[in-house]
Order: sequence, then structure tokens, then C-alpha cells
Amino acid sequence: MKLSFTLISFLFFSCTQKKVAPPLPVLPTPTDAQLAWHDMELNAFVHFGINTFTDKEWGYGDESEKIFNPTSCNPTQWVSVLKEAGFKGLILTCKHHDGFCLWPSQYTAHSVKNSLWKNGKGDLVREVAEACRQAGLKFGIYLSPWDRNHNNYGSPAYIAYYRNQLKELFTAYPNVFEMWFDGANGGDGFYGGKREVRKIDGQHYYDWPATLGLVKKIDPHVIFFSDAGPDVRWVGNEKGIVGETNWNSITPDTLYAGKPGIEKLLNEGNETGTSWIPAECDVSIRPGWFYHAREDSLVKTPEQLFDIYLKSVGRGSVMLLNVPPDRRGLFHENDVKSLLGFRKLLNEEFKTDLAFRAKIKSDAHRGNDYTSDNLVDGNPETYWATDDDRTTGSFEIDFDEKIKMNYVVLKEYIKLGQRIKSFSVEAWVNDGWKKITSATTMGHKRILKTDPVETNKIRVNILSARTCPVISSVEVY
Ligand code: FUL
Repeated sequence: MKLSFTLISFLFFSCTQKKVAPPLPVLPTPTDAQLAWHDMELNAFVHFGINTFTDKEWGYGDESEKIFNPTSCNPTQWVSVLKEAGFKGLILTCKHHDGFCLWPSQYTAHSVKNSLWKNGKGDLVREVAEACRQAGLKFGIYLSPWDRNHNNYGSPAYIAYYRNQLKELFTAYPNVFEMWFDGANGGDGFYGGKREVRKIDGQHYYDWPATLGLVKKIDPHVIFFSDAGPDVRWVGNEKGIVGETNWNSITPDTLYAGKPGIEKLLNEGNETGTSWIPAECDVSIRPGWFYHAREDSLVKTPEQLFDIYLKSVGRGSVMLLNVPPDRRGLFHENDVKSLLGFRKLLNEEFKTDLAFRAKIKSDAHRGNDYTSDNLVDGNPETYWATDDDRTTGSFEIDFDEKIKMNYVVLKEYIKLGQRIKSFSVEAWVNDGWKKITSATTMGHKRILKTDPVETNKIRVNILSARTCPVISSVEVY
């Protein structure tokens, strides 16, 4: 008797629940490689080379290879500190503007093979790639397009040289996750002894589509960073700060690396942009990109790094933090201390998600597969969505008892495109709703720091969106 009643209720329930199709993607959408890149959130940049030994930021290109001689170089130390601090990838300056190569390139004498380090037998790119592999960090390559050492810089022969080096690197050190193309081009340099100013046409000289095509043939998954993408864009400053409004899309048609006046566009993106090219926030832990002993006391504090984290990762971007090894070839003690302090702060501030599996309801949802329960289930693949004709909606979390909170963290389900244009968060205080924070875009992750609030419920209001909102999680700390 009991069994048939259960069966009848099941049949009744099944018939009354309509299966609703998921929302259609809104274009542009990220590729799988870009999605994996977004999830990395924290990556390290490592500037190391000739400049470390000349105390300069930009070498002229006439430096003797001999001076590259770290006394106790140990990439395993870099990688283990980075891992402990929660970094997921490392991008190494295999060649900076001075042209000195950290691997024994067969195309130039200006490399580690003519240095005193390991009697010219060392290969730092290999050592770093290997240390990353062993620790489970992804490895990335920076190869400066501008080369102040090379004789042929400015002519087509240099492009052949540059492409040969890319082929050499991508073949010898596989599984590169990101390739970093620097837009900087200062003009003057050694250039094989000519010591002159060479200007190039930034838009056409490197013929990027052909250069990138060649690399993609060797490694189809690599993410290309440059001012204008095509996979990841520069954020428009070197402070590690992306716009409060941060669209992952821009229209790259007329953009190229080094084009003047595009900083604001790169910083905020464009709601109607045609391509998914998210911003990456590069910043150094010290004032300079390379190590200078005089900056040992100027290492950013854990609090400063945390603030940058909120303004980069917390606005849907990736933080690329440069940590330059010193002349020993080690991360300096002050940098290590700061990195580990930064991790401690992150762990403390985001310790317990008070919204996890909390009571939640929404004013609207799209069929029963897309209810607000999906926002607090800890599963990044489930999401709350509304019907297609709605571009607003709200959901409310009831904590049962009073909680103290400082942050709300929201994640849009960006696989289906970026949609949210503005939203606000309210808390129930003194028997009424009080707005505690608001923002424009949401994207991969939006962290909103609030003044400390004591409340037993909060409400998130999606105020405008390009099309129906699709959100995968809400967290409260
Ligand atoms: C700039 C370069 O000129 C700096 O030296 C540094 O490499 C930074 C990340 O990019 O454009």
C-alpha cells in the first residue's frame, strides 16, 4: 500500500516537472584552455637574467655572457615556495630585451652556454620547467620580441631568428601553458655593435598570426598573452589592478601590441566585444621586475599583495605576480616571508564559507535543474539561472542564526558567456534590508569586501544583465 502511494506520488511529480533546456550561450565564450587559465587565478612571473647581475631593468644588449653566474641557483626553491603560497603556474623570462638566453640556444652565442654558470653547461629553462613539472606547477615562457643584442633586429632576418627560437623552446620544453609576448620596444640598443636606434612597425613587423600559428602547430593548447591577446590581454597597467567593471571581451580588430592609448579599454574590456580575451594582471612583488639589493626593504607586504588579489582575482582576472630571484639564484628571504604571509592571510580571510549548504531561495528560476540550491552546493558545474526573458532576479540566504561577515564571493558560469552588468547585496539589519555593497560585472569570480556586518540573512539582487543570469556559486566569509 505504502509502495504504490510512493509510486503514484513519483509519477505525479515527474509529470508536473517540466524539463527545461539550459540557457543558450551568449557570445563570446571562453575556450577550454581559457577556462583552465581562469581557474589558475594565481601565477608567478620570474624575471631573471643578465639584469640581475648588472643591477639594471633593461640591458642594452652588449653585456658579457660571463657575468651571468648565480652562485647557488635553485629553481626547486622558487617552485616549492610558490606552491606553498598557492600559485599554479610560473612564467620565466627565457630571454628579456637584452637578448641573453637562459637556455643554450643553437641560434646565438649570447646565452648561458658562454656564461661562467656551470661552466657553460647549464640550461636554466630546462631546470625551471623540470622543477615545475615535479611540483605540479604549469610552466610558461616569456620570450622578448624586442632584442637589443641581435644584429638583425628590425629586418626580416630577425623574425626568422625569433621564430627559430620559439620552435626550439616549444620542442625542447613541452606543455607550455602560456606564452608571454611583451609589447615593449624602446628603440635603441647594441644590435651586434651598431649601437643605434631601430624603430619597427609594431602592427606588422612580427606578423603575429603567422608566428602564433607556428607555435600552435607544435602546441595547440598554449595561451598567448600580448597587449591585445589573442587569448589573454594585458590589463593596461603594471600595478596588478583590473577595472571594477571587467568584461572578458574586447574587439581586437584594430588592436596590436604597443598601440598607444588603449589602456582603459584593456583595463575594463568591452561589453559588446567580439572575442573572449580576458585581462591578466601583471605586477612585481618589488618596485622593479629584476632583483636589486637596494629594494630588499621594499618588498610588498602580505597585506599589499592581498589588496592586489582583491583587485585582480577578486574582479574576475588572474594575478601574475613577479618574484625575481637574487644573484644567488634564490628567492630572497624577504620575498619568501611575504609570499607565505600572503597565503596565511588568504587562508584566514576565506576560512569558512558560511553560505555552504545554507538555506537559500530565489524569486525565480528556470525549471528544477537550475534552482538557487545550485549556488551553495559546492559544485562549480551546477548553476542558478532564470528563464530567457528575465535579465533580473534575486536570491536570499538564510543563515538560521546571526553571522559576522566581511566578504561575499560570487561566480558567474562563464562557460555560457559573461552576462551580469550590475548587482547589489543587501543584509537584514534592524528588521529591514540594508544595501551593503554593489558592483557592475561579476565574471569568473567577484569578491566584494563589505564593512563587517552582523546579520542572519542576505539577499543578492541581479539588477541588469545582457541576457538571463547564470551564476554557479555564492560564498560568504
Ligand atoms: C615590460 C618590460 O619592459 C619589463 O621589463 C617587464 O618585463 C614587464 C613585465 O613588461 O613591458
